[in-house]
Amino acid sequence: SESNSESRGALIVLEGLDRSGKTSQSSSLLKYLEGLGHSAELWRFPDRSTDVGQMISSYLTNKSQLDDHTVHILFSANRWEKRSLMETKLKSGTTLIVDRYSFSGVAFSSAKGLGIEWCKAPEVGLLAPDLVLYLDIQPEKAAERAGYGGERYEQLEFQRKVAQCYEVLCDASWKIIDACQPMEDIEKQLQEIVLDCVTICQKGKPLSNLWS
Ligand code: FDM
Repeated sequence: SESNSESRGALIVLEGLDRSGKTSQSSSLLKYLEGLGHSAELWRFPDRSTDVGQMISSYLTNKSQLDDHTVHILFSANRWEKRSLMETKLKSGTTLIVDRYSFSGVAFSSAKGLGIEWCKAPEVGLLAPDLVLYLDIQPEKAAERAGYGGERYEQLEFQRKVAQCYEVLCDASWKIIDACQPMEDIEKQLQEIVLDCVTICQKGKPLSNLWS
């Protein structure tokens, strides 16, 4: 009903393997929404600007070693420290385009062998996205792209496992986009889906929490 529903921004998450094009597509979506006069911001996880984010960053660049459980909880803490700002922004009408979220958290840690339920537990109570866009690419194809191989997880064998974990996590609400299409085609597809979602949230779709 319209009477008790508040207009708000949309929480839009992009997921996919390393080098699937999330970062380029996120920036392109931001420009698109801003061009239409929407208030929008681009966020990414891990957010390396915080203290927790710096611990994660030094781990990812192999400057420090951390136990798998420990780093999993740090990634989650890095989202929790942003939760209230996230809610404020959304309620003030700003749409957030988020490059990786809890699904990366669960997919990457469970690819290491941690139990999926254990991995999901610290994510419970974070804001649930209104839309998950999955940029689908074969691990082999991603590995051929420029810039691959710099960080800890950019190994073909590991990315294959991550892809399998994403498959387990994904549900019918996810929009799966073929990431091997020409960039402009991907942009067009994403724009259409995102605009729908933004419109629904403007009309007052309630916010909800993970994990559902
Ligand atoms: N990653 C990212 C995780 O393992 N867990 C998480 O919760 C998140 C958000 O960190 F390999 C992994 C995924 C990726 C690495 O991500 C850094 P970016 O997008 O390359 O910064």
